[in-house]
Amino acid sequence: GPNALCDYQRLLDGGPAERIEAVLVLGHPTLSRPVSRLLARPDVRIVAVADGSRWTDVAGLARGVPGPVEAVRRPAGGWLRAWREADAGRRGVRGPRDATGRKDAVASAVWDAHCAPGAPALVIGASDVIRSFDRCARPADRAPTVVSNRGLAGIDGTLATAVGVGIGLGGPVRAVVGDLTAVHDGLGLLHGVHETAPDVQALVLDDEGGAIFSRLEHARTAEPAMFARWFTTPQAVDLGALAAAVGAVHRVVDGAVELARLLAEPVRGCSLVEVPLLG
Ligand SMILES: Cc1ncc(C[n+]2csc(CCOP(=O)(O)OP(=O)(O)O)c2C)c(N)n1
Ligand SMILES: [Mg+2]
Repeated sequence: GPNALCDYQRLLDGGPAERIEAVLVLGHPTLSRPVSRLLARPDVRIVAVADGSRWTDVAGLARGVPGPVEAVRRPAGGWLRAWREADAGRRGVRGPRDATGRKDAVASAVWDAHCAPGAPALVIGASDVIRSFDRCARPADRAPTVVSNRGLAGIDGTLATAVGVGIGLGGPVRAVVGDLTAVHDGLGLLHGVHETAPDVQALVLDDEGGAIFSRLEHARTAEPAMFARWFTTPQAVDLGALAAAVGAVHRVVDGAVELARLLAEPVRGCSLVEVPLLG
């Protein structure tokens, strides 16, 4: 909807965030550190809406209430306006042209393409990829069909999820995943001879390993060689060979123009599209 705050991660680290007195928690909003920090603020009243016995309570501060809830008092207009204006100031601002900035640019382009009527369903992989979409997705007249695995937030089974979504919806699917996520579940694109093979495209954002950890606490404490081996776990898998092994068409998309061309084409058959983010 039009009141969604896109750049909420940055907004929560200053500005109107200091005036927050209470938070109503719906679902499991712990994807980003600024939200977890907000939910741990002792000066803020945390009310979690629960439809069962479990609710999100990062710091043991929440009071649970049974859902659904109904707003009985509309916030004063100035409050909403202040947040919307702070957010609007950032719209269209792109990050630096490093791998994260490129990932955000891909997420933006994919999101915008999927807001169009008739677009394929979108499966979003864990780790940095879902966080790029979280930063870059914009409200539109029509919301795309998006599926993402949460819970343990595993990188396993993501391409199998895309295949399942394709079979379940009976239509094409684009899965946007990190490189480790893709190699973890590459064989998920295989199917038995008696099985339906839906139209699935795996768009692999390749930054040669688990990039997310370089921005988490581990990176500040672990010694570099140990950090690379145990956290980044770089891979140099030949994605073309992986695609060939599962009978997928392989393609490399380099740069915004090629990406726009890919996004304008229908998703047909099984394909693995590599998007190099480094260099
Ligand atoms: C099954 C499983 N194993 C390990 C992890 C821990 N883990 C979380 S994110 C991540 C790195 C994912 O790397 P990639 O898919 O390349 O995404 P990037 O952050 O680089 O964009 C790993 C290994 C996990 N979530 N699930
Ligand atoms: Mg990666």
